[in-house]
Amino acid sequence: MSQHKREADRSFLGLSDVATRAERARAWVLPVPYEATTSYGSGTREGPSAILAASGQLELFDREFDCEPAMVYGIHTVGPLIPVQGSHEAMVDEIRDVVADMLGGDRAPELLAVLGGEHTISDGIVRGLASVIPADELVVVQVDAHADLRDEYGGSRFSHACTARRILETCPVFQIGIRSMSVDEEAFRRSRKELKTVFAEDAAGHDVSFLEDLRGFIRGKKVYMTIDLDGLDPAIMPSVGTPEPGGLSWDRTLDIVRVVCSESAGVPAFDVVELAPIRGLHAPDFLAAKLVYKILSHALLGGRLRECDSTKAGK
Ligand SMILES: [Mn+2]
Repeated sequence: MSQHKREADRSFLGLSDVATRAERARAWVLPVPYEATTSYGSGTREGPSAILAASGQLELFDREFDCEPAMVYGIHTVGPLIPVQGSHEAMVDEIRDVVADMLGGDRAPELLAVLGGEHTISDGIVRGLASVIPADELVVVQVDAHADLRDEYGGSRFSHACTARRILETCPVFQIGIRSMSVDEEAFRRSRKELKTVFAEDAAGHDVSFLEDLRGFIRGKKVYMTIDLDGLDPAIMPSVGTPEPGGLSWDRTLDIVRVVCSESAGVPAFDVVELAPIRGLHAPDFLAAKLVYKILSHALLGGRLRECDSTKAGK
C-alpha cells in the first residue's frame, strides 16, 4: 500500500491532504447521488459512496504509466451534490448551474469527474460545460446499453431514458455499446446526422474499425465522456438498474478511453453513472472506481507520460 494512502476517508482513492487540496489538484471529483426516474432496479443513489469506498482499496501505482498518477496531478473530492428531488428539469438546471460555476470560476479544475447517480445528471453537466466551451468545439461520447433517445418517458423529458436526446440539443453525440432501443428511437437515430451509434455487436467483438469513426468524430474537439455502466457486459458489471446481455469488456472500454483522451482536443469533464451497488458484491464497485482512476490518468497524462518521472517506481 502506498505511503500516500490513509484510512477511513471519503476522498477519491483515500488520498492524504497533500494531494487533495483544491488549489493544488488538477482534477476534482463531484459525487451526485441522484435517483428519481430509474425504471427497473434501484439503488443508484448509493453509487457515488460505493465508488469512493472501493477507490480507497485501489493501488495508486499504475503500470501503464509506471508511476502513481494521482500523486502527479492531485485529486480534490468535493462534497456530494444532493440535487432537488421532484422535478427532473429543476435538477438538471441545478446541476448545470453548479457545473458552470465550478468550471467558470477562478479556481476551476482542469478536469471534473462526476460520479452518479442516474444518467439524467449528464444532461445538466453538458449544459454547464457548454457555458464555458464554445458549442462548436464540444462533442459527447456515450458508452451505454441504451440509446436514451426518447423524447419523453414516464411523463418527463428529463428521464434517464431521454438523456442522449436532450444532450443532442447541446452538441453532437457518439454512442457506443447500444443494444436496447424502441422503434421510435431507431427512426429518430436514422434521421439525425449529428448522432452516431455503434451497436454492441460492432463494438464488443474483434473488429475495432469503429475506433476509426470515433477518431474522426473527436478530432479537434473537446470531449465530454459519459459512461453508463450498463454499457459494459453485465457479466463484469451486474450492479446496474437495467442490465442488458452483451456489451463491452473492461479492455475494450479502456481502448475507447485511450482513443478519446489521446486523440481529442481534451477531456474537460466526464461522468461514470448508474452504479447500483449489490450488497456483498464488491467487484463491480471496484471496477467503477478503477475506471474513474483510469480516465482521470489518461485525460490528464495521456501523451505526456514524462510528467510521471518524479514518482516512477524505484526513485
Ligand atoms: Mn443505460
